[in-house]
Amino acid sequence: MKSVVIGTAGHIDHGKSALVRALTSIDPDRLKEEQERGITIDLGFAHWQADGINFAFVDVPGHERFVKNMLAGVGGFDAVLLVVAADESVMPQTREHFEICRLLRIPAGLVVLTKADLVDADTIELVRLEVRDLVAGSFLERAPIVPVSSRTGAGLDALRAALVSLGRDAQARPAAGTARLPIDRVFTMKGFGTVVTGTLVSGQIGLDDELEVLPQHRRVKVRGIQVHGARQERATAGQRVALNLGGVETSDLSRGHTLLTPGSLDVTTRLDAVVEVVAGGKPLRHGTRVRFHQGTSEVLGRVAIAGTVDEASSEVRPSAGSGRGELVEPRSPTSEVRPSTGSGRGGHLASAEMPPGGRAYIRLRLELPAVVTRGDRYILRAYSPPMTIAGGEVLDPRPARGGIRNAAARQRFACLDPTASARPDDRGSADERALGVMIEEAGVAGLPAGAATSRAGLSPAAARAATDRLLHAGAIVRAGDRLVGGTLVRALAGQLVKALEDYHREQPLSEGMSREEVRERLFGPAGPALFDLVVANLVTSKQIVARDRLALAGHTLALTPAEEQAREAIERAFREGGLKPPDADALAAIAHGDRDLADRMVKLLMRQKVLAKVDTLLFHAEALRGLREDVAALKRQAPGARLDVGAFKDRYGITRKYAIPLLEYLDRERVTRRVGDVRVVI
Ligand SMILES: Nc1nc2c(ncn2[C@@H]2O[C@H](COP(=O)(O)OP(=O)(O)OP(=O)(O)O)[C@@H](O)[C@H]2O)c(=O)[nH]1
Ligand SMILES: [Mg+2]
Repeated sequence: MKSVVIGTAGHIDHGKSALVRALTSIDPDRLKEEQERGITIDLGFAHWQADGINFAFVDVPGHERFVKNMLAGVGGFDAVLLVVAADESVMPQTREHFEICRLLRIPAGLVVLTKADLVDADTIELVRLEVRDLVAGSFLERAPIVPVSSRTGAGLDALRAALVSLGRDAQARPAAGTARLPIDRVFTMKGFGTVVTGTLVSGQIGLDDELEVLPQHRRVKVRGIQVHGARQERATAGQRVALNLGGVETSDLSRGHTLLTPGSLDVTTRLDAVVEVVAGGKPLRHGTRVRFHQGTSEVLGRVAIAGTVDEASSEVRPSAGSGRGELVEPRSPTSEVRPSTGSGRGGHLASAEMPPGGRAYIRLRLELPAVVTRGDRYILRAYSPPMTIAGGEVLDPRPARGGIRNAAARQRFACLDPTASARPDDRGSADERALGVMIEEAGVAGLPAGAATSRAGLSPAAARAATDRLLHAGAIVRAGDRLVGGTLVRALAGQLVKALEDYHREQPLSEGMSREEVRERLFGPAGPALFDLVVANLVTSKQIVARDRLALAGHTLALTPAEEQAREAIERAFREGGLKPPDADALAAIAHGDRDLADRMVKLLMRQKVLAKVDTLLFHAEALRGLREDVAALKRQAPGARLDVGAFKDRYGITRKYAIPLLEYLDRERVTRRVGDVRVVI
């Protein structure tokens, strides 16, 4: 059955709770204090079914002092009932609640003129005009305005009909995504233990599911589920849910915490966002301390203004004064940043303060972690007195540190902003654009694939689709479980080829660069997968050859005739010397006294594996192979054959200086095994 969450909004005493009671026969004022004082203090809940639709009502307090409680409920609204008492008309919290709903992009709603029994028809018309004026140009512009009396029941049938039509049109929340439930109440139920309630904003929760509580990263188990007072096996996005949780005490949880599919989202204390400043309210100043409301949570933080939306999206030209005297984000949440509104060189006045009605890009530094992802809507209220000043949408929950008041940073904001007009070269969707920016910024380390959900805010299906399209277009590359920018990968390939060119020029006698050196020099913090990928691509395109070392495809050793001659002569000397190889003086003589030349050629022959080292001695690889075969053959001639040092010296005509290292070499090669003073051939 379809579930729709309907919330109330409006000034104190305008009849919100009475209306919910009249519609559902359930009193949403559940607290004793509320009933005694006749006002709503905290969120109240009720439900009603009609036309195959489950309506969950969330009733909010109208009192100015309890707007923070209203904010804990409004995030889950699918539609709002904006309640205006016909005898008082539009009042301050009518405006504030309406602004909050507008800034949070509540998709739909109705206006209800309550207490119609207290006024005449002309007054109703007057109030209707005032309401129309308030909602002009907003999501409620065309919403029905329904006069009712909760006391006489007049108009309630018309309201129910309007609600059903609203419910039918309401868009279902994404049930396929990861589970996300911002907690709005926590209590202990006798015999059950810890119970939490909230609106499931996405995904599903099933009995026995394991969930994660953020920000404390705690695992809990779902032991029971209730939807509208009835036990269920499963809850789906859009429902008001009560969960009985195992593995956690009531005192460990509170309003503002979030239940999630484990690993799907993370916490953050720094985020980039687009903000709209409420028209007719206070300006939003750079460095201001604010209350950040998202989901059911409220966190204190500070605002750094990057620039106006127009500045960033319409021009590359920086705002007046940027460049010199660059402002950076506030260093710590408590440090006061006072931008120079500096006269003289133009100053930052334009973007150091956003006037009411303006739109800007901001960076928020929070004093405690919040659980947000890209696309989340939020509200900003002044620290004191706490009035609603702005609201907007999260663009990046995990931006890198650094200055934000420069042209490049503003362009980045515009790129992440789904409402900013795309530039002509941007053919991808807003999601792809944002994901692309995040991947590019992750550099060679790459972006973990899961960040498409936790940071870019995409559902798993949308994340897969966006990733596939970016991969297909060559904008990104997948390296292991990381996504890396395509431009960067191509640049790395180019740098690798260039590095090999330089290397071959400087080291013409080397076969190539060692893999480790290339990785360290060019790939820094990249995982091995990216290095392997770039090398494999260059091998496939026949640009490089990857053996022990990396070399350009056409690379051959460039030896001078003298070098070539020395190399050949030295190799011959080692081959002919067998197990009695030439010493340093002999080699120098071969190279006509040029010890340096002899040395270089010996190293080259070693890299080419023509010569091999045994301890400090050098032998021709052929000589060592011959030795291994000869000793192994002894066993075939006489099973259990033994060799002592003396016999070994005699057999090969060598001195002790050579015999000992060679016997140890044979042990290492598992041709012989030492038993006391003799070797057994194995
Ligand atoms: N005559 C008349 N009185 C009403 C009507 N609706 C509500 N009232 C009265 O108005 C007073 C306030 O109603 P509530 O429903 O508590 O108002 P509220 O908007 O929920 O107030 P808060 O939750 O504190 O913001 C109560 O005394 C109600 O009986 C109505 O349609 N007609
Ligand atoms: Mg009330």
